[in-house]
Amino acid sequence: MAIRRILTIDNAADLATLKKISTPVEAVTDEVRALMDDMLETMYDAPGIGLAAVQIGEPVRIIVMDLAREGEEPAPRYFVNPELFDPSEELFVYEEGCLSVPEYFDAVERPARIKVRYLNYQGEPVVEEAEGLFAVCIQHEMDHLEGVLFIDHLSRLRRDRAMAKAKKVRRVA
Ligand code: K1U
Ligand code: ZN
Repeated sequence: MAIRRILTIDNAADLATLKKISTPVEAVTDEVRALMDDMLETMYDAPGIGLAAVQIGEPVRIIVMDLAREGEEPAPRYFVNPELFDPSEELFVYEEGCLSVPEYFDAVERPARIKVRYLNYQGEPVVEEAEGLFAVCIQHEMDHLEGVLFIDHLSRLRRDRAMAKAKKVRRVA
């Protein structure tokens, strides 16, 4: 397992990669599982609660997530070729963050509940309903697979603020 560099929007080459549409995974092989292991380790190190493969420079349709709270047992989850369907009409607003948009948080409105179909770590098909933080996080990560960042849901002014913050963070680091 390895901790990989997370791409950030202040770097033009990174941003170009983050804008790519990720390609489907053909089969859940040991190579794919090794990538998922790296993603999880990178996410825990950041730290974050979710990560899409494109955020470490691999534009393939894989997401990892762990929504366990501090003090709880780790609960890693792996989503290969995820698809969302049946969104609720009810909406939910959450103050989102993104490891590729350092130190910027802002409110995004999304469906409160949604269903997700995917292959798990073993390559088995799973369907489940997401709500609460799970619904927020899976929709945020699915956006990454389409080359969309959470700041793309915001006004131009707020997007510019996020970019300015990312550039400032980079200068200080
Ligand atoms: O996609 C990403 O960049 C990861 C992102 C996931 C996410 C967070 C909040 C709403 C939607 C999606 C993060 O993990 S940002 C960091 C974060 O939220 C966090 C970090 C440590 C502890 C708790 C939360
Ligand atoms: Zn993100």
